Amino acid sequence: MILIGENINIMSLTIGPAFKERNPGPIQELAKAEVESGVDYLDLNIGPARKAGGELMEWVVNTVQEAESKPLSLDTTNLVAMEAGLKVARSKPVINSVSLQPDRMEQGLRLAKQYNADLISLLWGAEGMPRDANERAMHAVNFVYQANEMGIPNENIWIDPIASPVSVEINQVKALIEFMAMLADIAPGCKSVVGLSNISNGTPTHLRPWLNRTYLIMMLKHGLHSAIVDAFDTDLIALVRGKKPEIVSLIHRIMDGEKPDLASLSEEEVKYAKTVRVLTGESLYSHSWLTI
Ligand code: THG
Repeated sequence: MILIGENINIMSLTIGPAFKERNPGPIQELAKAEVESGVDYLDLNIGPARKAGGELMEWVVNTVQEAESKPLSLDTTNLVAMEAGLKVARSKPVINSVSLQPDRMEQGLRLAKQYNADLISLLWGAEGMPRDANERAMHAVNFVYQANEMGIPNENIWIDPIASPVSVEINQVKALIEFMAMLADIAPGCKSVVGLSNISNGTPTHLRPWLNRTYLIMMLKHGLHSAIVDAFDTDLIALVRGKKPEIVSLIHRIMDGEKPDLASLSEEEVKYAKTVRVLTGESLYSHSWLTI
């Protein structure tokens, strides 16, 4: 699968100021470290960038490309900034993202067509967050239809059903898995992507990786194509790259209804087993889910 490193983002305490001061050092160091760690793409999240967003995105893309040659995911809602990034990107970039809000979708599709870029279809509609798997499916069909009308082929479209925090609404966590299982039938040839760390937003920092990794492996069961991830979660990368097949198999078997005897599992396996049960809604989420 394709891993997109999330770490170059405006919320980061080192990267935010580096963007502002146009200081290339920390950004280039981080880009190199992410690639060294094993990601395939680099997400460049400059936020809404209301002031001089075009100039900022152009500078960030050029800065990263001086240090690294991996393809980029241009992460902003500012379409002027998006176009500035597309103009200077060397490898085929990903537009991150185009939502289904009527005033935004057409312009986003036009940019994807004009620059022959891949694009992430964020399934966020006129009424905001989709409520369930069916609403996600409706948005996906609608998006793909309109993109095809403009001559954009399915292989350029990466569908993002929007991961949301487990601590907020378990039904949304389940709906996304349900949608993943439907996607190949609804939008044949399209790719899929999620912002993985969203799932663990609001949970204690040291516990976040358990939720992130387990959810990722759960989505892989349904053919997930790519994810925006913390490039420095080395266990996550090991899992995805086939280094821990017994953990992947355990997670998939529990999804199929197997109830392993926890006493027979290793400490690490027990943590994954407990986390699957939280993410399927079988156990209730609390900050102490791993110890009870
Ligand atoms: N879908 C798409 N794009 C996205 C998201 C998505 N882009 C933004 C986001 N969601 C994915 N990227 C991040 C980046 C950082 C974090 C979460 C998601 C994060 N950061 C830590 C924090 O805030 O506590 C640490 C910040 C730092 O120092 O880097 O959680 O869903 N298409």
